[in-house]
Amino acid sequence: MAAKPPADDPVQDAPDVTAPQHAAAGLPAVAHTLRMAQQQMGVRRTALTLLKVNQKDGFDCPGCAWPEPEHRHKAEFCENGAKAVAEEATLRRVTPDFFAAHPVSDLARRSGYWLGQQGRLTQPMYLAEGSDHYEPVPWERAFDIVAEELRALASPDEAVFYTSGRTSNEAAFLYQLFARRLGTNNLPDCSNMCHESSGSALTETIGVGKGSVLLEDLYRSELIIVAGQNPGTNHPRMLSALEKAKQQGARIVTVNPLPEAGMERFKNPQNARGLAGSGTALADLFLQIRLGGDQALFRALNRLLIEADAVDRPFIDEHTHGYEDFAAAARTADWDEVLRATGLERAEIDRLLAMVLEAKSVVVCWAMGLTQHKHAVPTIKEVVNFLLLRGNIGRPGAGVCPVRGHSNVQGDRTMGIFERPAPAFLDALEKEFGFAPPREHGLDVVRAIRALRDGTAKVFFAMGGNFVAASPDTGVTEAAMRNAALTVHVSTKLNRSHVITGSRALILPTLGRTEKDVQAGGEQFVTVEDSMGMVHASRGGLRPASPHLLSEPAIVCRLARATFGDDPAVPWAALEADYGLVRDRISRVVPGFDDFNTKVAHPGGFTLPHAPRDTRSFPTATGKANFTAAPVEYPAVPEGRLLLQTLRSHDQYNTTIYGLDDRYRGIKGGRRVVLVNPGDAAALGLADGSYADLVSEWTDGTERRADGFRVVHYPTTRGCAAAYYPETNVLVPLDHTADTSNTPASKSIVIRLEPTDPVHGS
Ligand SMILES: Nc1nc2c(c(=O)[nH]1)N[C@H]1C(S)=C(S)[C@@H](COP(=O)(O)OP(=O)(O)OC[C@H]3O[C@@H](n4cnc5c(=O)[nH]c(N)nc54)[C@H](O)[C@@H]3O)O[C@H]1N2
Ligand SMILES: Nc1nc2c(c(=O)[nH]1)N[C@H]1C(S)=C(S)[C@@H](COP(=O)(O)OP(=O)(O)OC[C@H]3O[C@@H](n4cnc5c(=O)[nH]c(N)nc54)[C@H](O)[C@@H]3O)O[C@H]1N2
Ligand SMILES: [Mo]
Repeated sequence: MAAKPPADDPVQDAPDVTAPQHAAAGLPAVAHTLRMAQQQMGVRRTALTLLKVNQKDGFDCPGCAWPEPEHRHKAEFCENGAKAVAEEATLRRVTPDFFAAHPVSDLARRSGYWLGQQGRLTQPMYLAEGSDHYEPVPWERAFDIVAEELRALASPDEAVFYTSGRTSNEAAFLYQLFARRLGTNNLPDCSNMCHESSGSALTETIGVGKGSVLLEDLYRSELIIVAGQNPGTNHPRMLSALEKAKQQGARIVTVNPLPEAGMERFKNPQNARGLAGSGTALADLFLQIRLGGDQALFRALNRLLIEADAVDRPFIDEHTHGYEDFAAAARTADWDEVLRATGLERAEIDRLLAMVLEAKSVVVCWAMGLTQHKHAVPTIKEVVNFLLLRGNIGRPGAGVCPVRGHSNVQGDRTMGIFERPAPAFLDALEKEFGFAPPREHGLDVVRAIRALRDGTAKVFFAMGGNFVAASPDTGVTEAAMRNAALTVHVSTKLNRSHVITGSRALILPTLGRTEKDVQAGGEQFVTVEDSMGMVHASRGGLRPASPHLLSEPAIVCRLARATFGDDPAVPWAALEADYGLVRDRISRVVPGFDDFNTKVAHPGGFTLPHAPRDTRSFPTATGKANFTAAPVEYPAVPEGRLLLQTLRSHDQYNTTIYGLDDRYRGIKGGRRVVLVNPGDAAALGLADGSYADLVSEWTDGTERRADGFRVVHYPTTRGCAAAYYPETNVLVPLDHTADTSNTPASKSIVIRLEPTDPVHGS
């Protein structure tokens, strides 16, 4: 968190550093998983719970959005999925006594790790104006507090409804319905900080803002390029898919400033060879690129492909638009600029070109390394140009593969969690429910922070997540939050957003994925959509963490009844009682969901239609796939400064910190580390083990500081540093966002390192 732990916080940050590893998973991962899970859940619950992860009769792993294979293993989860489950299924509890013992002012000084470790929230809690203690509040009173505040607003646009990506399809659909019934499109979500750049780029170029490959395509691909992604930590089950692809003859290329262990070698914990042997080498080529150099890299490849006349002419003629303009721009790509932007040598790019020329089918996978830059949208459009040139979309083994983060972030967007909904979606909503939804665009994450800061938004409501810690410019965001009249969080675990509050605040504790959900209509299940557009059911089996918890759908429906009273448009009580009725509504509003209840009854679920993938048709403005010719950009770094990326350690899930180790990178027992190339460190006079403050320099002359980081000499690209989020969010200027998508540019922050005294660091 931004706040460093107070001296009496038992969690002390004291990093111990050894050499980075060169392989991921294997036996240490299994041992680590079981130890962490048993600490939270005990032995019996660990066994019972983990065997239900991602099984056809079980719950969807709350870890990431990677799809489940058709033939599932008995243990279809990974180390980090198991940690996510353990974090939720923990036996630790936060009770009203806890809040009586800990004033909010004390909790605000604690680390995020400590807050999360306290366990599951058990009762609705209310922080009255001027009070320093949360107190228990009955559910009905809690809903009345929110409803009264909402009804008193001068305009519904003074309320903001945030969503994090774990929310089920049913809850998300009800939640957006509630916001629009109230009269606002202020539905920012974590996607705004995550894959929004992918959505923006793909919608414009191929007409669908989602990936176009299925698992089967990865297995059949001849070349898989993984750019700006660290699957060993963030999507460990993807490594099994890459291993299978590799065994079937694929080549794998990784493009990254860091040599990530998971992309080097994978020891599959699901077979003996992986557990005990040396595992499978994954990457055939590692291009150690500069931060933000990817657009230039793909532009250079595109130039070479065009010059070699190695393009798929029939595909281009039949299915695309804008080729000539693009080809003219690509032919002028400047080699000096390409080499400067990428930090690569020409020979390395030629090696990749040779692989591309030999491959009949190519998939490009990416994540935050591409989306969180100022020029993220043109970068991803350049990836699309690259695939279009050789017809690598809409045929087996080829396509775009943005790998999503949160387990249902893609589904939430499909359900209408979007501040800029398509008119067709609103038309369908209007037809189904008979009220006129608002048409003006709402606020995204960055704009919502500005609105709270400026007082034009007064109520902040969050369906999950940890907005204060996940958002950029921590100082600005915290002040914005404190400026609100009322902040409300529907949450499973305690986090920083509960203690940096508006004048009044509510914590509404909810069921997690792992738990049984029983409503008036009997036991319910929910549905989710994975990163490849597969929709399936998720059923929890555990007894809820507390008898006072309500499900997310129940919370929305009861809030709606408190707000609207008897609503002629929406039968909220009936929808709460039977989620099947919610799915009936979804089936009539959202394309691809017809017969939803029937289709989702099929074990394994169903795949949503995707026009480019299924029929090579592109629902864009031109009716074709669009080549685009944006100028090449890359971050400018003044002399003596470094470019900082903020990323995840192996022991965290976004703002949830599981532990203080980053095993693959050789970091133990601490998070305040900055990874610097030894050459840069020498030039700056920073020995390994010395301490420095990170100072970000923004173009308007303002500076932001994160103090006391241990300098780690690390094999990252020259000029490029790395440190963990969310500790470094304080350094990301609110206005430093991607063009078009407005995603915070958290992977390219200009910093200087100021040597300091190690005392600050612990
Ligand atoms: N265990 C675990 N799993 C998770 C999460 C978690 O926190 N923990 N978070 C979930 C979420 S919400 C998301 S969005 C995903 C995130 O998954 P990732 O995107 O893999 O997450 P990051 O840690 O941000 O890693 C970014 C990777 O891109 C590289 N990179 C950074 N900048 C550049 C660049 O300019 N160019 C290139 N080519 N590479 C670059 C970094 O070195 C790093 O390897 O993971 C999801 N899964
Ligand atoms: N500097 C920097 N900033 C970043 C990023 C980065 O790479 N660098 N990454 C960005 C990305 S990709 C993302 S997705 C965002 C993440 O932003 P968020 O999604 O807002 O953050 P999380 O840390 O995933 O949220 C964790 C909280 O969710 C709650 N929770 C967990 N499970 C459930 C559930 O089932 N229901 C409910 N209601 N609540 C639940 C718990 O209370 C927990 O404390 O952060 C973004 N911020
Ligand atoms: Mo994300």
